[in-house]
Amino acid sequence: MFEANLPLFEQMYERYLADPQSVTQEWRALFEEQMRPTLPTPKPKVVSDQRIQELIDAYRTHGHLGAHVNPLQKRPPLPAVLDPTTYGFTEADRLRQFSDGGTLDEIVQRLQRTYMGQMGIEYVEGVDPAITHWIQQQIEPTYFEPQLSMEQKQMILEQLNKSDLFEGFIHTRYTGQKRFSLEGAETLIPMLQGAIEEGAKQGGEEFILGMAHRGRLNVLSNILNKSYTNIFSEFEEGYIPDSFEGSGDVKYHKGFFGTIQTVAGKQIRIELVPNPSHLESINPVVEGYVKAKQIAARDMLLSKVIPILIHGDAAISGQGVVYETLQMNQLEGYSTGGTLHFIVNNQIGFTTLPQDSRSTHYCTDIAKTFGAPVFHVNAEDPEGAVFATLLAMQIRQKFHIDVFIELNCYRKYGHNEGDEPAFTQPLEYKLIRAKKPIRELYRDTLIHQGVVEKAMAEGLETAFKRALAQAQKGGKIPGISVSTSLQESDIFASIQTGVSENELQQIAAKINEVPPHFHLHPKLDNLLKGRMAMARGERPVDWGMAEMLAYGSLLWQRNAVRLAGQDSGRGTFSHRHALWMDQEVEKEYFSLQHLCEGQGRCDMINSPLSEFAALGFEFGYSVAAPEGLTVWEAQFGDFANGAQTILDEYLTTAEQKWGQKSPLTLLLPHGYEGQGPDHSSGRIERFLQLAGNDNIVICNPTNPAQLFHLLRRQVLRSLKKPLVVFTPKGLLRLPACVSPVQSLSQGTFQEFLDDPSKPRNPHKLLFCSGRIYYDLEELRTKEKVENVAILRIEQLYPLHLDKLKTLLNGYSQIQEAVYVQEEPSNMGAWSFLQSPLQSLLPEGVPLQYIGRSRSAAPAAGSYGLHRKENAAILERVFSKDKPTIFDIAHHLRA
Ligand SMILES: Cc1ncc(C[n+]2csc(CCOP(=O)(O)OP(=O)(O)O)c2C)c(N)n1
Repeated sequence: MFEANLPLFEQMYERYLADPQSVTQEWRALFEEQMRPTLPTPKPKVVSDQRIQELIDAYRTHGHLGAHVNPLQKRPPLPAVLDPTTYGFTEADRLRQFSDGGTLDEIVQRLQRTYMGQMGIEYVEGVDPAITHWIQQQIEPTYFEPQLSMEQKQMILEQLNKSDLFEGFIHTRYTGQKRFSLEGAETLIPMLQGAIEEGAKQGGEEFILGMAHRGRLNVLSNILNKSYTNIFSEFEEGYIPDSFEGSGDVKYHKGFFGTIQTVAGKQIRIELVPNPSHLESINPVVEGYVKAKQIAARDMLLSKVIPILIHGDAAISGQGVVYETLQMNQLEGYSTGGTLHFIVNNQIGFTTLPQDSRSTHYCTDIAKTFGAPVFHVNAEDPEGAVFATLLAMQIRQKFHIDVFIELNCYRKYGHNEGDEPAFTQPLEYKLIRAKKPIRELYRDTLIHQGVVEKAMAEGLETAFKRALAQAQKGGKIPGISVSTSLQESDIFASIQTGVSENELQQIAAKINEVPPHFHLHPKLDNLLKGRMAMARGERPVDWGMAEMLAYGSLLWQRNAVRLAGQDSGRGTFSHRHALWMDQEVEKEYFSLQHLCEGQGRCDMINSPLSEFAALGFEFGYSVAAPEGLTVWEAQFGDFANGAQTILDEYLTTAEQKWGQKSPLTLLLPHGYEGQGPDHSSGRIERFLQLAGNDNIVICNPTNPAQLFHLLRRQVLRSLKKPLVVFTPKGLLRLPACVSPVQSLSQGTFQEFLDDPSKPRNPHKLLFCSGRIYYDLEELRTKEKVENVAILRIEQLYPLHLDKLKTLLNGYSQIQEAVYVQEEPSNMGAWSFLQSPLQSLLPEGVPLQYIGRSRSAAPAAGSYGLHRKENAAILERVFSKDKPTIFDIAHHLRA
């Protein structure tokens, strides 16, 4: 705009400088806006030029493109966007004085010094302008050059020593063993140290780290102070873990925690959580873990417990869970106040080069979607890397956003130490082999600067190597026999979970209490009246009410309850209504949060549309908050397969691998009701396949009281195991699927439900689990079948065989036994139950199967076909048992 009117602009500016009141308000505002705080006030008689501002903005925005951050490449050529000629400047302008602070040459020099050193920064586009402004004030006055004290520099050298010599030691003493060396990226260690020191200074008390294989041992020893002896012992032949009764994991997946003292003398706690091989899956787990710890620490400002995630370049750019996790970072139910992300960009992923592994320019480009500032640093510039880290931590503590630091480095060896990198990267590895270790480069710089003396530096190295050798001598820990069974004697212990009717009524009154002036939806008004009638025993309790009473009673008794899932507040099937929305002001209300003074914390959360990160988060949360009830609900059970990684690698195996206990509860809607292949099955078979060593509890409860006792048992028993509950859809409204309120006030969860109609002398016993019970029962009644009993299996795993055996004593006379299920034969519980059930049946009674035949898709697409299949199953079950006309006549006569 002003380029066209430049003469006018300059004329007005001259007038403004002579007397600001001589120009109009608009011009004055414009000129004042031009004078950015960090740029010197223009001197009189100089030329103002809009293009200069454009050039300055370009450096602030794109300067990182010209920074020398890659230790394997020379400084990149000046990108056009940073070239003054792009803005119309010519040779003749170079020495011209501009109002924005000196000659063009001087301005460009200053910008290049600030934005094109060995650090690049992305902090303008997409970032909150207030944060941009703050960062600008931190970096521009000192040209974004590291401002570090002598002690800080010596500390960097010390950390580089530790980091590099540790790797070198293992490399020579345990040749060829996998350790995923950090060499080429050893600067990560002083950066982490810097982050922790600065974080502690800014209020941090606890740091929770998540990271993959690369450099993990180095971080464990040098950041968490895990003893070298301890680490080396795991490299010894015949090493068997002794810390818990599991079967363990490889050394570069293990977690650890330690308390350390910062240089400033503050005690802080650092924890590296264990993680599996599946890259980036740890991200949501760490966030959930941190969230729970923040709540426990009453960390209202989210400043005391700080999450730090360390990524690889290929992993962060390739794995979708990174996006899913970042998407949570400002959501009330999930935010941990910002995560510090380190990316070890060694410019390769196993054997794959960046050009084959991502479409984005930087591996960190996802940060832009979330307005997170990104620092790009060069591993061969440890001071810059540490300085950027300190700044990043300050940003996190001040603004509570995610901040990324990309450490541009290289990988000294192959993917692991036994791997030959030159098969695929011959030229790159020629370059890498010629590299001097970063430790040596930095040591020589400091000697040159007189910060350390040569003899002292060498003395430190020798002493450190001696300490490592000493540690190795003590590192041979004899083999210890390990039990792989996690059997705990009380897995079947019966816990009294009933709540007195009086207490239930009090809780119900609060659950159903509408606050004054709240505009309730008229349909909810009726629902709440119905729920009150249930509590008074005037109507049987339905599923939704039993569930609310389970949460309400736990909260009432001071336990925390957290339920998260897609649309969980209301409930996908509109059965829960834990969330009420004021119909006039659209403000939400959760009656469960207003039960009584001192009640437990209650979080009812509508989650983002994610399964992987959403479940990972709740898993992490439940591990850090094992006392409360933590529930994750899938919208339909089958959607849990989007979180299969969490199910396989955390929920069902964490205890055996890492001794990590989670009492997380999963609610997975399941049931064949004609909604098609994707909304019928919660994939019972998948969970049963993952079951072993009593690692999880899998239940398929069929009445509201059972759900009530099951949810309460999960909190009230000391055993901490994940609980998978297949929950109903149609049964939510089935008149038969209700429980008398008395059944909530006494008793406990029943692993099996014997036939309530107690048929006399049955000749046939049906086993089933879940919804189909009601179809069987309905038809049995309708057809007046009298000699068939139905036994429900409510807990599928662990199967309480002793109890079942006792139950079956009452059926010793049966001649037929059938397992009935609605799932296809290759799905559901059939193949898992066949053998144990058969083993308990009377001699000569084979267990038959009636259900859908083997199928690829879990259910039929058309409602009509579903109905036909269902009818066929029921018909087969009862075809021989229906009374004949003679039986009926006989019966009537009798
Ligand atoms: C989800 C997943 N897919 C594949 C792998 C196998 N894998 C292990 S390391 C690796 C390369 C990782 O590269 P990068 O993230 O750059 O980290 P680096 O090893 O270079 O430090 C791959 C593909 C894995 N562990 N997890």
